[in-house]
Amino acid sequence: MSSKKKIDAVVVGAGFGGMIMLHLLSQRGLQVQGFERGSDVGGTWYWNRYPGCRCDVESMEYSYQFSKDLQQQWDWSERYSPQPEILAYAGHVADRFKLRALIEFDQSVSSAHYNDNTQTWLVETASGKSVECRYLIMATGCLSAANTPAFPGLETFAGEQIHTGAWPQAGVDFSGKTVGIIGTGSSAIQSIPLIAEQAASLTVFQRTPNYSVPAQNAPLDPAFAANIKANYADLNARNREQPAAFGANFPRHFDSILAASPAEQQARLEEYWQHGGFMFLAAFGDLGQNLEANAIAAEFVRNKIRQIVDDPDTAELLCPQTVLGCKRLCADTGYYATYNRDNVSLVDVANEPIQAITPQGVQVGKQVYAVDTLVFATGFDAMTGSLLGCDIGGRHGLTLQEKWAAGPRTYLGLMSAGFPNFFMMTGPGSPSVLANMITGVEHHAQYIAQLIDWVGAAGYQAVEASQTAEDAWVERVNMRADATLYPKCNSWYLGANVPGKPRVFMPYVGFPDYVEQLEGIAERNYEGFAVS
Ligand code: N01
Repeated sequence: MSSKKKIDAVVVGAGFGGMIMLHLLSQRGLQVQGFERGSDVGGTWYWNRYPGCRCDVESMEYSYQFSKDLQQQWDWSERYSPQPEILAYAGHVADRFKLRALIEFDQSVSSAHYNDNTQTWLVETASGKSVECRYLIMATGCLSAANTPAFPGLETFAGEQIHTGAWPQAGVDFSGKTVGIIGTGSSAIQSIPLIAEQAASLTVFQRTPNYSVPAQNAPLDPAFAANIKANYADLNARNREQPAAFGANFPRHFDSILAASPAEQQARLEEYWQHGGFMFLAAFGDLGQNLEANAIAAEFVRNKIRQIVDDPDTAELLCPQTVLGCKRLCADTGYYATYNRDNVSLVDVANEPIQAITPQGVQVGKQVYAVDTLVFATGFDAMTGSLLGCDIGGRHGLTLQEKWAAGPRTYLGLMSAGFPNFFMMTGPGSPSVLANMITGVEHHAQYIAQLIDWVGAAGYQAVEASQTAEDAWVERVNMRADATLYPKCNSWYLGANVPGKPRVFMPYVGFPDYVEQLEGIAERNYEGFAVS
């Protein structure tokens, strides 16, 4: 494909978002091309192969809904699916719906520029391929641009360095190794217990402790799975009414923790701790809105840490003092107990930060911690990283980098004014990372496909967000975030983990409200979209 071809649509990324988008557009008879920088489908599940990687949404709620046969015929083995199983599912979907033929793998899209005259996009890859298309859909993921802090001396490290978000396909053998891991977010919390089991020693460099509740993972009960399969549509419908589009199978309480007696508070929190996972935050109705309410549940978790971790100083260092759930809550299997192992140590790098990476290891203050292998569990340039990593030029040459210099601005998290026929899947301003991602991408793919249908049926060439609608939407995203405790900490939701990134709360709070907004807009003839 060295000569330029002209097609209907390009979809960038072949994770769950890209795959459903390719499927829906090709079903409509559109000529569509997918580009994927990896060598296979799977997106986040292709790249994140670190030990212990698994989904924190339950398996029976984390799958596509568009095909009843697919849902009925696929079997999950655990309550929370491990990465290899989700990757196998992605591969199965690609084969079943013949998607691989639509995708060019090992192709990183480096630039995309809109031509005002032809009303088409010219998309180019790093290896020099180019294609001209009418619609460009970025399904590049919210957590796909791995973030490695620019520690001085990084390149001098003599051992092996690995980022959890770009794990070697062949795996990593930690046997007999002295290992260091930087970061204590979800990726670290999942991998630390397993690395510790294998390595000779593991040193964890922690800047900010995170709250983690037990996942209570277990083999999936076949009777439970069969019951859901018999009523899948019902579960899906009830999940779409949940704030994050999952969790309908376990009660969500709306009463205030402040109205409960201390004994009632502890009993309910204990019940939700034993149930495991994200639903801990649904034990009472005001944990995400009220600081006083939040503090009670936060202290409950700290007391659990103090009970689990033998050494009181280590336990205290692991106790977060931030707002519970403000950073994304983690779900673990044996994380805190891992610190009771003789071969695991915790180094606080909050007060005395990591100064440098030396050839031997990690330098904190004057001390160098020598390691053979250094794992960066340092997260991602979330939500905007993969979009701004590509040179995207809209109408009159305006680039996305210029337009978003003070933070991302979108209409519905789907389009940005000045960029006609350019769609983002789970872009900033949509529920994305605050909702079940697979439900989110499926909803977006259907909405984008229907919008493209509408544009075509009306005989238009181009559609884009109007500036007024976009400005109002940005206000709405902020207003909804401000009604919660989310803005009260330095999270990646706000871009706070990447030095110099504008501090803007990016996801939209509340999946049901979001869906209602989008449905209303479609009914009102795609209000807020301008066509030409
Ligand atoms: O990344 P993170 P992650 N010096 O950004 C630390 C999803 N996910 O890959 O908090 C020292 O949460 C940083 O410290 P601090 C999920 O949405 C899902 O773990 O900034 N430390 C932090 O501890 C999750 O939220 C699943 O002070 C530095 C860590 O690195 C998201 O991905 C599994 C540092 C980064 O934590 C990201 O999780 C895994 C520095 N200079 C991930 N810079 C599941 O489905 C950064 N850190 C279960």
